[in-house]
Amino acid sequence: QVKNLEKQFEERIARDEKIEPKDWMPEKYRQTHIRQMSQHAHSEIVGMLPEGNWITRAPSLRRKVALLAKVQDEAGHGLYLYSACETLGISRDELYEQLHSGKAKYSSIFNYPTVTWADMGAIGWLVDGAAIINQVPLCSTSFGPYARAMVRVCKEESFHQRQGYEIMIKLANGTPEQKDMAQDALNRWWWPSLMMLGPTDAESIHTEQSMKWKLKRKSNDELRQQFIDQTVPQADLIGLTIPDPDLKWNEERQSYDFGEINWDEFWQVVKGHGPMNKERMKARVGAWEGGEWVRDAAMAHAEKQQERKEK
Ligand code: FAQ
Repeated sequence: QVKNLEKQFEERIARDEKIEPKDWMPEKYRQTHIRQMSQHAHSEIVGMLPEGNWITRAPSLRRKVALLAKVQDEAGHGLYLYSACETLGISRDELYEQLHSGKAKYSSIFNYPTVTWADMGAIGWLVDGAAIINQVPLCSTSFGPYARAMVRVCKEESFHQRQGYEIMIKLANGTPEQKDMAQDALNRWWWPSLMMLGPTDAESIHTEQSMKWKLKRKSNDELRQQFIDQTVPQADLIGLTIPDPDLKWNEERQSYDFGEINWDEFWQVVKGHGPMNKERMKARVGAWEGGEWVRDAAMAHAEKQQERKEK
């Protein structure tokens, strides 16, 4: 009977039908989705921290409003994705526990420090730029709640990317010091942004199965190439230099060739040894523990209300 269900499931995937939470699905499909969607949700939540660092120091009211809105959007994306993940039968508390105990991963990119205002430009331009390229194909992923969540998330990410690029345009056209600051941010964020799209296809353990299930619609290397091809002309346009001496247009492939990525650094960061891993986890766990009294008070209040209703 399971064989039959599996066959029907495969046929639905082949027909590009969406799989919904109450539909039958192989256990591995469920687990893989919980893994990827929760990693994605955690990334949005931890991803608020590097930018949160600059909200109080934004250079103008207009910049502050935009940054505040962006960080709030990220909270929204995280909560939205946690809810989508919960439809697969895992609780929010379990998901948090996995993040706080270090069992679940979040994106490597958020383990780098934000040292100048230009980093807000570089994150919007490069990190959100890479996130959009990764997430647009996810709008047609096979699991319904994930695909639908991605539509809204991608729209908001587009705004984030533009606000980041606009910061870079302004700085690149500003004083020599401002232009240097923009170039320095690009130098520091370029390679981690390429790593963000995941290990090479040869090293990626999940890609093959995830492509079969149409969870992933494009491979890590395909997305990375797309990101590079899209971003290099944007750097040229504002007179900034991509920090890769091997970057070169390849006429035959109609794409850019690029230099070797430091995969050692990537795996070090993924394993918890990046420049800011400890601080990020400390901030998350601290926020969870610091909020305990609010959760307790909310529960006590709800119980009291319930008791009153029952009387
Ligand atoms: N960081 O076999 P693969 C955002 C892990 S949202 C850490 O290739 P897969 C918004 C991977 O989990 C950014 N770990 O894995 C924003 C696996 O380990 P596991 C997050 C990574 O899943 C912007 C192992 O390596 N976006 O930025 C990373 O097929 C600005 C082998 O890798 C998403 O999560 C990494 N970079 O492909 C917020 C999108 N890459 O789980 C604030 C959805 C790989 O077996 C500011 N996720 N690993 O222990 C995906 O598309 C995929 O999960 C990939 C990885 C492409 C990330």
